[in-house]
Amino acid sequence: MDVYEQITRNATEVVTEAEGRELADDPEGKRAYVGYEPSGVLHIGHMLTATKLMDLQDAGFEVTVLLADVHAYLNGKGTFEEIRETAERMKEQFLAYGLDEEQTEFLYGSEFEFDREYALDLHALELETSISRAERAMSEIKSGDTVTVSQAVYPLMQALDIVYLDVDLAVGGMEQRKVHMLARDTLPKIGEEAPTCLHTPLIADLQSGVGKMSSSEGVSISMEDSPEDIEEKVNAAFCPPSRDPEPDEDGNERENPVLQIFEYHVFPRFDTVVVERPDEYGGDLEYEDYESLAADLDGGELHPADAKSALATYLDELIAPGREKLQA
Ligand code: NAL
Repeated sequence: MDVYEQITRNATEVVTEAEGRELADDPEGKRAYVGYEPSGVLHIGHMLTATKLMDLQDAGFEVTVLLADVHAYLNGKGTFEEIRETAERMKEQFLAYGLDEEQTEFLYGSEFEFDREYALDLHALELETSISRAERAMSEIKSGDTVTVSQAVYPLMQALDIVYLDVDLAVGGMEQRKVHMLARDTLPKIGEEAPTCLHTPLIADLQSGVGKMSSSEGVSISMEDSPEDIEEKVNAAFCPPSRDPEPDEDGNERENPVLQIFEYHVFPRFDTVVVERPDEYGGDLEYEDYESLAADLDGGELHPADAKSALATYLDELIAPGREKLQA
C-alpha cells in the first residue's frame, strides 16, 4: 500500500490533503499525536483512533498518546485525583488493544501545561479568540448544559498542546474538527504553525443508525462488555440488508452501523473475515475486504443476522485482551 493511502485509509478527511501528502513523502520519524480525556474504560470511539495510530506506526510515524488529565478536569469529569487514577487504567487498555509499546509514548497534559511559558502562550491565544468561537469549537465535546469558562479555555489548550508536543499530525475523531480548525486559524496569530489534522469518522447510533454513537447516551461498546453484552448489543443493532439505508419516518439520514463497524474496526485488524453459516444456509462465507462483504449484504447474499453474529465474534476478539487487563 502506498504510504499516503495507508495514512488516510478509513479517515474522513486530512486537512489539508497537500500537507498530508508532504508527510507521506517522508514519514520516518514524523510524530502523530492523539489526545483523550481519561475515562478509565476504552470505548469503541477510542478504539477507532487507536486503529488509525496503528496504521501510522506501520508507516513509520512515532505516536504520542496524550492522557489529557487537565482537559478532563476542565470539562467537569471529576476531581484531578480521580482523573489521574483512571488514566493509568486507560493506558494499559490501549496497549492491550494493540498499540506498539516501543513506538508509543504516553504523556500527561499536566506534565507541561502548568509551565510558566505555556501559561503565557495560553493567554496570548485567549487574546486572539472570541468567546463564541471557543464555545462553538466545543459543541461536540463539552459535557453538561451550560458552557463554563473552563470549557472555553479547553480548546485553546488543545491547540497549544499541538505546539508543545511538536506534532506533525494531529489525529482525532470528527468531533474534534472544530477545535482543530480553531487551532489552524489561531496558532499563526501567535507565531506558530497551523497543524495538519486527520479526522476519523464517527459511527452511527447502534440502535437507530441515526446520529452518532455516544458513550454518554444510548448504546456504546466498551472494554467492560462481556461476550454476552457484545452479542446482545450487536443483535439489537440497526442493520437493514442495505449499505445505504432509507431515511427514517422523520426524514433523518440513517447509516448502517453494523457495516460501519466492519469497515472501521474489523477489516483494518483482520486479513479475512469468516461468516459462519450452517451448510443448509449455504455454508461459511469468507471476505478479504470490506467492499465484498458490504456488497453481499446489499445484494441479499449475506443475511443481516449472519453479519451480526460474525461482527460480535470479531469485536469480542478485539476487546478480549483489554477486558482481561480490566479484570486483573
Ligand atoms: C485531545 C484532548 C485534549 C487535549 C488534546 C491536546 C492535544 C491533542 C489532542 C487533545 C481530548 C479530546 C477529547 N478533546 O474530546 O477527548
